Amino acid sequence: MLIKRPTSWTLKDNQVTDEKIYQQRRHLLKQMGFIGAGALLASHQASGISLFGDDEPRFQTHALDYAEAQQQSQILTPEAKVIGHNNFYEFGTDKSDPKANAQAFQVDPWQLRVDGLVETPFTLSFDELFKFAPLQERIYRLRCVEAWSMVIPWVGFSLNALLNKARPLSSGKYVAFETLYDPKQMPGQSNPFRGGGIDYPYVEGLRIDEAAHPLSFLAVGLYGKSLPAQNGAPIRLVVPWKYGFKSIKSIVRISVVDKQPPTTWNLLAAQEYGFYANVNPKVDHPRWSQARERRITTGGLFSSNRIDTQLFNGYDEVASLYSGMDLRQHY
Ligand SMILES: Nc1nc2c(c(=O)[nH]1)N[C@H]1C(S)=C(S)[C@@H](COP(=O)(O)O)O[C@H]1N2
Ligand SMILES: [Mo]
Repeated sequence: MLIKRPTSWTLKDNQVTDEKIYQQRRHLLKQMGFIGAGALLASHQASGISLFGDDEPRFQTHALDYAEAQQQSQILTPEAKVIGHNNFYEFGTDKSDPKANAQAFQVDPWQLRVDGLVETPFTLSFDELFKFAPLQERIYRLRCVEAWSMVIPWVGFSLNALLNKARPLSSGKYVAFETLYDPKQMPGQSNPFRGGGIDYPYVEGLRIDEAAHPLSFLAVGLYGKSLPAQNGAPIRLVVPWKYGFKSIKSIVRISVVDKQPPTTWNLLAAQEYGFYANVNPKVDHPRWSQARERRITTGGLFSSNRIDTQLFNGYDEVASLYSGMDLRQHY
């Protein structure tokens, strides 16, 4: 059995969650390991199938987290809000649209193609997404450019694990990502009013050293279950030090490229959304301040706390990626 060892930046569960959720999770984590793809095969839809189970435990897990040490009072955003308040314009632009419109989204079969300037291109099927690497839990803050934020327990593996398998060539300088294009399933892609004016497919990109940073994560689940469609099933990126729009959902292609790839929000409004999109309280959006954020938390459906936004969303370990760069110019 593979034991995922905690590293120096790992925090104990009870430092990051409120008491009730902590007890529930501790119970799950103690009693069960993550299970493999076996139990997921039954479903052809993205519907939150449990990734915990008692058959064939693959490995123990610790709640992995990087920077919660700085904010020990943080509380997980309740699952109902994580899966009910979403940005996924392919399914509509209101926060409640994705959940309402994505329930029939078919994610199996799926193909994730990894290609471009790599030695070993490959394709992962739906089942293979869950077996590609030992699944880890990562509790990350997600800070939307719209100034709301959540704390979400993701399940998945590091993007670097995937890149290592593909073996990028030295000519590869960036990584480009692409969401599924399927207007029959995604109403926003066929109707410009419902899709927010985006020219689909949704595309994103990272510099290759950003992509290789251990914080860059590919999520296949959240709250211990496979991803609900509205959160980007079956696999989505999570880059916690950047604004949420970088964390592209329902990915079908990851390509290593030599030039900075086009990115959806930059194409739509270049003066408002740059390529880097690092969370930065000192660089305001042209139409609103980024100094503070509304942390969506426990309590009623709309309850939230106003808190200060932190540079790199508090993930200081990425600062060296940008040494010597003017963060105002490269917003
Ligand atoms: N394909 C795609 N990916 C996307 C989006 C989208 O509209 N389409 N929205 C982004 C934005 S703006 C945010 S804040 C996050 C929201 O992720 P969540 O709904 O899981 O919280 O997804 C990002 N990924
Ligand atoms: Mo966002």
